[in-house]
Amino acid sequence: MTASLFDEVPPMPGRREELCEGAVILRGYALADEALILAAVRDIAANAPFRHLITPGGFRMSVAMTNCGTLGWVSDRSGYRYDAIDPDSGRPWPPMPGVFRQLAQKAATEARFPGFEPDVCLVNRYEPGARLTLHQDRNERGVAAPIVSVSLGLPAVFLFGGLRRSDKTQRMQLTHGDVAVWGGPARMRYHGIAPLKAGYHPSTGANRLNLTFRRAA
Ligand code: MD3
Ligand code: FE
Repeated sequence: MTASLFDEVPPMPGRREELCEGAVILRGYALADEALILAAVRDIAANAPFRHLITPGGFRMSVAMTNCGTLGWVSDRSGYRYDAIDPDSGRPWPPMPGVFRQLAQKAATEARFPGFEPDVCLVNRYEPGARLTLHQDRNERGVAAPIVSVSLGLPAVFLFGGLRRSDKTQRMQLTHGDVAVWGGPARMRYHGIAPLKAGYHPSTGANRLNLTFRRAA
């Protein structure tokens, strides 16, 4: 077994890491709300179960997804879009819990994006091997608003690229409780998640969860 640098040096909770203009990681920022967030995710998934969406190219995504809020991100053979209706149930997505909205707003304010009013929370669930290839988040009407992300459970290697797909990527770890804010000039940068390494986390078991808060409308 090979110990990686990441295993030896876990990020310190409370630490603020400015990656570039507009991008900041607030280490451990969600830890105080962990129990409430996990209970809310269970509730959301009971009403809008996690599912593996199909990409426009016909591939099944390895990450399982659901949403809460007035809109949800969906993908199928016809493309990517935000929709008020969960296509699996024909019903609206579950409402965004107050604890989600407050955490996202507080984190955005810390990163100098006050007044963030997310209308979407996309919830991603990673099993071992699940990954998100390098992409831009460009389906939101309001790219002036930041995206706030919350990571829970197993650690992941996050890939942070530039404004072109071919730009070189930085690798960094996102761990349990980390909150990151991506706005301004960082908002349209390419990013992804490397295949999740198998493991066990007391809060999420064999999985990683990621919540992204967006302003889509
Ligand atoms: C940098 N999710 O759902 S969160 C996604 O961990 C997504 O599940 C990843 O990328 C995950 O679209 C990464 C960190 C993140 C989110 C949005 C960004 C980084 C970003 C938007 C612009 C730049
Ligand atoms: Fe993304």
